[in-house]
Amino acid sequence: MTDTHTVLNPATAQPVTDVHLASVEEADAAIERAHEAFATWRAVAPGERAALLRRFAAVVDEHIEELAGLEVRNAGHTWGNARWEAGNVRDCLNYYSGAPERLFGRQIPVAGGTDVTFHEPLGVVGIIVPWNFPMPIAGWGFAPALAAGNTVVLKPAELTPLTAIRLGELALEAGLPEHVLSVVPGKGTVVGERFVTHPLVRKVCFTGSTSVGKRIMAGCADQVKRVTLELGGKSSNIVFADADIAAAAAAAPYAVFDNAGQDCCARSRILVERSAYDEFLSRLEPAVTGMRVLDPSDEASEMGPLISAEQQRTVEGYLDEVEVTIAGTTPGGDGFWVPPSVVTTEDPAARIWREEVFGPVVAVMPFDDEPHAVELANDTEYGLSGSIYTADLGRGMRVARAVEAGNLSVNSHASVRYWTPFGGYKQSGLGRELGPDAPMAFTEEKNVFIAH
Ligand code: TXE
Repeated sequence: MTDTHTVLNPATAQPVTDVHLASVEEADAAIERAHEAFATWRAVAPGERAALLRRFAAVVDEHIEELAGLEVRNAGHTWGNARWEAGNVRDCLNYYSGAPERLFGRQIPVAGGTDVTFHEPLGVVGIIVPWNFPMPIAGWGFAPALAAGNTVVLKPAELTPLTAIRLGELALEAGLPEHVLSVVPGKGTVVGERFVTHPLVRKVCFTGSTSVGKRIMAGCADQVKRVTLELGGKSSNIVFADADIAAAAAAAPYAVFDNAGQDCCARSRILVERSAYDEFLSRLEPAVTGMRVLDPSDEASEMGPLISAEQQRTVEGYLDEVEVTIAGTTPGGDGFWVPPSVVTTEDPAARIWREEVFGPVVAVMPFDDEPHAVELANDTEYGLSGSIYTADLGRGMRVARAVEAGNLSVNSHASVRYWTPFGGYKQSGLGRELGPDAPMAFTEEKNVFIAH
């Protein structure tokens, strides 16, 4: 009997299609074929590898609408977000297509001879992707890994396999050799764990929950396997009284309710300087209640459903414990809907203030001065992202340097730009993705000394 998963449309809870879940034997076969393909792929001339990645980018570009449409149905993403996500895969492929011809080593002055370094690919890289951003997170892994000469086995989340499967087909259409990028849909505990335990997988890139990330890191230790972790977050949006409060309040909902709050970078805590607190809340209210929470198949939708009934129950569990100060709307029906919700608190021990809710819920707290804001922002085990709104750019930079997180933005609510490194401090992760150095993270640096 084959194991299958019925993919649902989270906006309606209706089935979209059934997807086969790979067994351990099928995962092993994919890994072994990827290992065989590595010998060929690493030997492809750098200029040719670059051209193939550019061709892959062009094919993705020709399919933006199709890929975005799949994500609207499979992940409940809005059309605007889904188009951006497909475009982000194209952009990453184009950006990293520059890498094969620029994987420079060094010539190092030494005594007694000549010394040179090389960046050599690792082999098979296993990428484990969550359901919240199925396309970009896949692309952040496979684009630099392939550029550096590795082959990739990619496991999408059980709930959202459709765009990954399509991207695998498009890679072949673009002319990438077979088994250079293999998509292996399956369970985390079957296919994901096999990536961790199979000795031919030389690096695991995992994005997902902190608890599973810790387990993967422990599993990788057994073979000293390279591992990158992008985990949870509880990021702060710090609003100083000198900021453009209207602009900060208008941006705040997008900083947390985008993708219905299912975003590791969600600014799910808003810290507002006390003298601007009331004004900020009164401006936040219309921004939240006015959000168009609609079935994402409607182009006007600004926020869609949660991914699953389970995620909906988890988020509702948090909301049951608190008094909601501002609530938006939902279209209702059978989908997994939760309205955008704002909670005010002055209790830094509150669960809603400390835990990653991964839903459209934000907690707002007043602060007294700059050191107090930094203390509150750093009082968390996480450290992924954050925003600072202020008219004083000196203060913006000072606070950005003081917050223990990997990605800070001043007067902006966005964290991800493929040109810049992305990753977490503390329990938000290990290693960095994206940015100019990403291909290097998929290589070993070899040193060769020649005596003369
Ligand atoms: O994540 P999992 P889930 C958080 C968020 C969410 C919670 C649960 O709070 O509510 O995690 O989500 C694969 N070995 N985030 O259960 O289980 C799994 O198949 C190897 C935050 O979906 O971590 C999927 O492909 N792989 C996060 C991927 O890991 C395993 C994004 C993520 O699944 C595995 C997602 C195992 N033992 C969830 N178990 C963020 N901050 O971005 C599961 N997987």
